[in-house]
Amino acid sequence: MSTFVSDFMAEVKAKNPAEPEFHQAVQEVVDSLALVLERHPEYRTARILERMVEPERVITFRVPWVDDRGDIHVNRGYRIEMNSAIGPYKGGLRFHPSVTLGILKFLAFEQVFKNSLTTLPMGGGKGGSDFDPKGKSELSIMRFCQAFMAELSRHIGPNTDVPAGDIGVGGREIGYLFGMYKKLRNEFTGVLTGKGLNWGGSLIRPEATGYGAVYFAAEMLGTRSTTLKGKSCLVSGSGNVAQYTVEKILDLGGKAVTLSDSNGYIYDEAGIDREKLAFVMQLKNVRRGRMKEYTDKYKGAVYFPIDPKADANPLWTHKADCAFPSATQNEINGKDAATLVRNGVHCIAEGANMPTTPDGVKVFLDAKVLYGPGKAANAGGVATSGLEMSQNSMRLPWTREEVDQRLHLIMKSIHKTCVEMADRFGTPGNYVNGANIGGFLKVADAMVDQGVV
Ligand code: NDP
Ligand code: 2IT
Repeated sequence: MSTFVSDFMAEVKAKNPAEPEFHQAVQEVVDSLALVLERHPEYRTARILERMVEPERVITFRVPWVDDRGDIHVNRGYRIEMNSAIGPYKGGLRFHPSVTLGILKFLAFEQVFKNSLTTLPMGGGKGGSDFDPKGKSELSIMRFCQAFMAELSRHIGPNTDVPAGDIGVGGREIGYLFGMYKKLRNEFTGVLTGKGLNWGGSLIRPEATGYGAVYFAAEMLGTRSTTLKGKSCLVSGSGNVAQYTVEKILDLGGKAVTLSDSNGYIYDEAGIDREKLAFVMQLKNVRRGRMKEYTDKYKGAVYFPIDPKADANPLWTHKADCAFPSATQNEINGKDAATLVRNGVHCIAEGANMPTTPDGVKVFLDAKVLYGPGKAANAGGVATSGLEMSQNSMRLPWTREEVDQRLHLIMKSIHKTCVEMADRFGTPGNYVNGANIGGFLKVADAMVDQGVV
């Protein structure tokens, strides 16, 4: 089996050159699946893995737009339609200058497994652009979103492909994208999720990824008969996922002591309480400011710059019980992971997608700490997108309590699947194997049922 894995990876790398994040995401999954393929040779005969690493369709397009001074810019747009075996393609759009084809392919690949774990009928996709929204005027953002949708609208639809937000795409951008889709197609449909509440959005969707990551952490802690009450938590990022992670940590009696952006992080030993969190939400979502400003207002907190080229991230050096990486990929390396474990962090729930490098994952697994990988721990966001799609189809909204309860049940179910699959394949407590195997089996069986298409 080890030669199968190495031969398979050699081929993936040769066919998809210069896409290190995609290779990383595939390697992690294939390592877990070696156990399954040994017991189920029928998946090898059907070439399920070979088919799963090849996107069903990759769309790349030109996005020309005009800034406030009349200057013309050209960005590149993408949509990766990875797998539709169990439902329409579903996954977010990322607007960030670091976006490449390889990054979106890694995200689309992860999304296939994540969406399968949610229990809802959603295939996997991802898209975005190398457009940098930072510092752009409101009008520039709107024109860019309209230009992006002018092309994307040909490829998506409520039963085909349903995008949502991700880094750099929140409620504001979804509004502009939806408006343009509606104008071009003359249809009011649930073609995007994360919509505004009075035009088809779902209660709890903004909160869902962060809340879900904390619900998942609580489930993991429950396996060791403990809770979040009184636990101190390191949180990275300060966007959508990080903000609602802090909110749910507070709800469950824990204490978040850090938040970050791409320039630096704040450490607030007293804890980020509800008033401070409201300040962060206003700062990041309305004023679009930087985390440094937190220490201007709250003198007890300290700000530290982060050097992206350094070999370790100082945010992960603080003593704590739990960690919620919620910024971006590969933000915890082997050294950071070793520091976390040494300092007593024993529960890690990934709000971000693939925030831990393979070295870091190995450290967590070897230390036998509770480690919930992104495709399980952050699935609450897309799960609630699935609930938004259900409400759109029914043309009836659910209450906040109803959606939150469903989200909570889904996170418990994902946790149970991870635990059961890890047990069944002989690696108890290994949530990486549990998530990869649980996500895989449902999609693989659907692909077998549907023939070679
Ligand atoms: P936001 O755009 O709301 O926030 C992103 C945050 O991460 C910001 O604080 C940003 O800082 C920081 N960040 C982004 N890129 C980098 C980078 N290259 N280096 C350091 N910091 C960075 O995005 P979300 O909160 O929605 O997404 C955060 C993570 O969660 C991503 O990995 C995303 O894929 C994942 N995720 C999101 C879901 C959702 O529903 N939104 C669902 C599941 C996963 P700055 O302001 O400096 O850019
Ligand atoms: O990574 C993710 O799961 C998301 N960005 C959310 C996708 C969605 O369709 O809600």
